[in-house]
Amino acid sequence: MSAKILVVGHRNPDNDSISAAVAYAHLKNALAERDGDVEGVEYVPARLGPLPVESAWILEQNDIPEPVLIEDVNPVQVDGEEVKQKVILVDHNEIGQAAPGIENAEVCEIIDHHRIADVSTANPILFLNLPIGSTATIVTLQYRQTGIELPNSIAAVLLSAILTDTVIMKSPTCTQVDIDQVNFLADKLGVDAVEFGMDIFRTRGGEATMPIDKLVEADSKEFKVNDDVTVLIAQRETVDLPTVMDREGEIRDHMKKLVEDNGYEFALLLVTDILAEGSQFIVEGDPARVNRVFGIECAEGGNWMPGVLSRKKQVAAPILAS
Ligand SMILES: [Mn+2]
Repeated sequence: MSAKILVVGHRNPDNDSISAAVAYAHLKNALAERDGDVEGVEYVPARLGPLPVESAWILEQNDIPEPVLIEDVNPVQVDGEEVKQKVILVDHNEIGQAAPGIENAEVCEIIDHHRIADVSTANPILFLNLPIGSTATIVTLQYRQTGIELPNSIAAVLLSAILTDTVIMKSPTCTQVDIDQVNFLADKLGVDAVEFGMDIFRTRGGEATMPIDKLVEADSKEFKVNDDVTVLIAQRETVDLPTVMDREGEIRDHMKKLVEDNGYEFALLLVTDILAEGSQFIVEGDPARVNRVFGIECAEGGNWMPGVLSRKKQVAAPILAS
């Protein structure tokens, strides 16, 4: 019987955790084959929760099976004996984010891009952690370093994950290393990286049909300007601004109701176009404060605010200081 080593990302997996598990398991199997591994080890991609929609989509597009769903990594019974499970952690190194039972498993390797946390091991292991935009970037570098052939199917999965983790290279966590690997993978696949990333983000979408309360309120926060004034500032990040703005009437009706029900001075929705790097302001209630703070005249159709991406720094802070 060949020994199995699970390659697994964090709980509530995102596309980086899924893609890194798939691609790194493939790399390790190819390395074992090339280097004539005598023990017949098999690296098995695994996951700790449901597939994100974009992961399901990219795997299906490329005929790659879903990583196996596991609940824990507790020891298993083999021939009446308790045997520790062997695992490689990708995209995390924190017990709280790891599979239940991680303390009772043998962690063989860690490939990550987060802070160094609290998973510990009995023996020295390969622990590869870089302060860059995604684990998929590190896995891409590993393919290039080892010279293992990178199939286009795996390249597509890796590219999708670098682009989701770095929000199509716009996130402050994105580094030149990530951009270089995006260009390498996009060249290999013969695709435009930004277009490819938008296709990935659109699979999440559903913005044309999702319930209006979810569209407006999924990421909304109340702010107390003073003892008498509370406002609501919501944000929707999108790669498809026109589809969101097609629903402006519904959005405004829902925002009016939020203002009435909660006594806000105003509700402001920032529809942030992450590619165009700006936000459309939609305001209901009394717009006077927003008009004054931003030097605009709030209007039907919304107001385009170039460069406004951060609710906290660029919107809430000046409103709270008003
Ligand atoms: Mn990640």
